[in-house]
Amino acid sequence: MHWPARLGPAGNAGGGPGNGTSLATRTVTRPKRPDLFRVLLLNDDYTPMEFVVHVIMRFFNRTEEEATRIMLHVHHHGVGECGVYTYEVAETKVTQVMAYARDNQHPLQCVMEKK
Ligand code: TYC
Repeated sequence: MHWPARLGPAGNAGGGPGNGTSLATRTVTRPKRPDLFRVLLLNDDYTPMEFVVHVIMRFFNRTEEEATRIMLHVHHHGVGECGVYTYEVAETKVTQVMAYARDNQHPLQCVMEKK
């Protein structure tokens, strides 16, 4: 990212037009990268594989091939990542998946963790 040349590395305006000998400063606030959160599915012994694939396609916008790969990873390793999102989006995904699994009487669990 390139700031205007008249701005110092601290982000405070130094000299330059309009700033003269004034004591006033302007502060450049750099946009901070937002915290990111992984949304994970957990394995269980009861949720059908085809339901998990359907969930991953529906809520995480994955192709059937990607969803199958993720489902099998969870099946074999116990946990797997479906996507990475900002806090509010991740929280919404978790809430939607948990509600959908419960509505369909499956014990599928979905959680989020900070990256
Ligand atoms: N282990 C489940 C089965 O054998 C399939 C499954 C995969 C369940 C992933 C949950 O997150 C999960 N039917």
